[in-house]
Amino acid sequence: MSVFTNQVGYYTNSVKIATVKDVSACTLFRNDKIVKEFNGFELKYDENSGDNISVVDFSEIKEPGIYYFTDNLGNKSCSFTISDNPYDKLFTDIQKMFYFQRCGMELEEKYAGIYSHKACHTAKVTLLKDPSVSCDCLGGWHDAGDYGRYVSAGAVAVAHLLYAYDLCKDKFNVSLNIPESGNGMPDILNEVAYELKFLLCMQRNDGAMYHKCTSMYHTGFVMPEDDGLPFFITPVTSVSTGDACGVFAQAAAIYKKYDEEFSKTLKEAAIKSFEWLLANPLYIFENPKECYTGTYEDPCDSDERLYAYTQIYLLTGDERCLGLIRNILEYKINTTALGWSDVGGFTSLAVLTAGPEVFPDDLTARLRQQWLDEADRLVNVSTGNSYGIACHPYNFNWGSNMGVLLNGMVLCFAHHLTGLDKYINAAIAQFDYILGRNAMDVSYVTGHGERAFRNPHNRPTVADNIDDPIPGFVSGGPNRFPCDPDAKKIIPEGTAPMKCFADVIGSYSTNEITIYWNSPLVFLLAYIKSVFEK
Ligand code: 9MR
Ligand code: ZN
Repeated sequence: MSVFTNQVGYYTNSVKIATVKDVSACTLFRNDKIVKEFNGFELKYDENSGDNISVVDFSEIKEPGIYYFTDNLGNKSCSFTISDNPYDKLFTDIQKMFYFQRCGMELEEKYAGIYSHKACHTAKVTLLKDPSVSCDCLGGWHDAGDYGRYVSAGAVAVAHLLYAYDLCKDKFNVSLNIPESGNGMPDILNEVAYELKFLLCMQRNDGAMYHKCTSMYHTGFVMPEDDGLPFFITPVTSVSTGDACGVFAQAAAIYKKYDEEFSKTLKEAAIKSFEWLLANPLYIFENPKECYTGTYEDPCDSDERLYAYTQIYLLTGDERCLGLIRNILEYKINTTALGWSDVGGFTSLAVLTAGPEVFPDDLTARLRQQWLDEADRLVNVSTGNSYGIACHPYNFNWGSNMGVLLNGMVLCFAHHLTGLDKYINAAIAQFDYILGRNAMDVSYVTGHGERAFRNPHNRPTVADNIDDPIPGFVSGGPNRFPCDPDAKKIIPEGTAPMKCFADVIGSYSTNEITIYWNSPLVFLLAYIKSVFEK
């Protein structure tokens, strides 16, 4: 294949770009009739993919329909739609993913369809090496293809979803067909509440947060209810406490309108974590020797504290916070980072949304400038290569799709701040890459796109014996250092970074799924919808 498009489609009124590789001409068809021919491509070597590529800009084509390209070598691209609402099903499925990750309850057929299964992980858990401390760690979302639940990872996914909701409320007016649907609260908040309740269970009496709740090693490819391994909670960290404090405070404000009681609980939890952070130094996580599940190790808690202090300030107006925020900003903090280890960008999102009425002028001005500088850098990188992503070869690490999506979030928010087309167009390019405009010619979202990946490293996907994976899962994507045996077998040494991907179940280092790889896509698509579907 040599013409790569967003395999789901494009808006009638948005930019529409495809990438061509190794060809001199291509033809666009609608409903099997020729629409337009393109030629004269100036192919350029692309270091991310090792491909010689150029772009086809077909933004002028606005007629709704089913389209595809053919090239001068006789290849046909995937089919895609042009329409006024091409992403509705995608938007629902990527949110419903969180329901499918729910732990501790039965997924009933009326909500989960053929993917229904019994309740899992319902036993009480104890603190590792101290069985006198036990907790009903019920609920929450399985982190990923494994059944662990990790506070930082969960909190970061929640933060992405809450920021998305806050920015694009009217786009979340969709039913996800989950047990709480119809209770008067938007379903995305119903879903997020499920994780927040788990996070509340992970809080120690003094406000500190246990780092994770997992077994000592990952179970085999069994359904979650058949996972017979005992689960433990591991000691508290300041990193998890900062993350959770931030989301508790942020959520307390958002849920107030819908559930006073829950909002109050969240506020109390946030304040307890805040007081603990004030009284305690850095506590980082190290896996105990005999434990082989994920670590989410993060040697620095300044950015998590920054997020916490920002949200506590917004919630309570506690004057101590401003000084604390300023102190942290004295150090080299990345104020546009939105991933599981660096969350400085959460402060910028909050400060720049609240604006100078709430935060001092100099602070907002500085964070705004840093945000737009980063967005401009991303625009430059993204327009400098024909796959349109704001990545360099060294960015293709484990979960590289998260990097692409987080860049998309930065660009969307820059567009929100300025209204400038260059930002939304670059954001769309990140989105298009995820959905097929990439060197693998693959859509990294299950069930969406003619060549969507099909074999996520996800235990239920194997154990349920159902052919099709659950739709709406985002793959971690290419990893230039694949480290699982399957990927190592399949991906030859020296493969270009963008092609270090293997759509096989075993490949946890290139093809796993996680909650915090879906959540930035929800943000990105919610924002794109809010711009193009008025
Ligand atoms: O997403 C994480 C990635 O950035 C790390 O490089 C990788 C190795 O430490 O771990 C990833 O997180 C995994 C977690 O530890 C356990 N659940 C599955 C996660 C996704 O692979
Ligand atoms: Zn479970």
